[in-house]
Amino acid sequence: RPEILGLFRENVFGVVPDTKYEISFSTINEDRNAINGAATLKQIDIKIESGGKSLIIHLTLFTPNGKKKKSPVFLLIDNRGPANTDPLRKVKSEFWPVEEAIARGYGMAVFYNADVDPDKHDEFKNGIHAVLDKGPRPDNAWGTIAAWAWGASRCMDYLVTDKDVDGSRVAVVGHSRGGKTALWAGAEDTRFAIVVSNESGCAGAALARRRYGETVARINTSFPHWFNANFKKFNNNEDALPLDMHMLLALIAPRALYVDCASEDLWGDPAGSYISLYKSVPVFNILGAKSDLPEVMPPLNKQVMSGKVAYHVRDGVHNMLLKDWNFFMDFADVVMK
Ligand code: GTR
Repeated sequence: RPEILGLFRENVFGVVPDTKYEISFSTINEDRNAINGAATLKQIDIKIESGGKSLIIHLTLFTPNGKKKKSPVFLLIDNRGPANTDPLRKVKSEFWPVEEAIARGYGMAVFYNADVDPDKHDEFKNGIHAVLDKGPRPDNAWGTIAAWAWGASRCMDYLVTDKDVDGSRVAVVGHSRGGKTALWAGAEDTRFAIVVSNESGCAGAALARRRYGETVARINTSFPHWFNANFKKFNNNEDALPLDMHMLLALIAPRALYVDCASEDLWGDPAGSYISLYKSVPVFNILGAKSDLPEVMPPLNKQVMSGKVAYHVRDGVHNMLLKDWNFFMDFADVVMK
């Protein structure tokens, strides 16, 4: 595991600097009567301070009321902006279906990735890079996806302290670039009990060597800031990679892993993501999370679950919808309730 993790740090996502920092949590709003009394809402400022600089990650958390036990929670890495995650629930979005999750006994947490690092190529002058980076950046220095994943871990630092949350049952969820980030967060931080990768595609669940949909060269050209400088060496040169993405999925074992895709999202490579998941299964088996995932992917809108891994392809376009969330919760009902 350390060797494979090291390969991904070195060649894809980058290494987090070992700069010392302080972390503190302030609850800026608490409503124990949210969603008509069904839930408690907390809004927490997670402050990171280092060398006179600071940054705040705004975490929103809903937990179900009236339960004897602490709740399992889904933490969404939101790459679409706060419009999808209204804490007042005036605007409801299937991207973060809080009411439905609360009704099923799950808490829902979210942070906006741009709080940690803006999603633009700014030479790493802003966000957490401006707080923690020291001196010139080596070719393996962390990129923006690694920064967002690090942010998910700082949210986890808070969640394990919340008396309404069961810190041993937190799932990290992400869509698309957020899905790549969820996988990397779960690889780096074994406190996440489930990792959900929704349509993560290139440098997510999809195998790089298939060169299907988005390729390494394409993603490095459009989004150079997502990865470290070393990853650019593999543009049009996937065979030189000392890894492929099934090894990233294997880093989640023996914890639980959900991969899903959408039928019209060919860029996200549903078939390549399934092969990748299938090829990660031997590691789940070695580590005692027995799975006999079939070699052939399931039909449209049908979920396959085996041991600690699960997969589906939803009909339609690139998005994360209630249909997807219902499948995630069906899986969580089995692996972490
Ligand atoms: C695309 C990008 C994909 C995916 C997607 C998204 O433009 O090329 O890798 O991350 O954005 O995040 O919606």
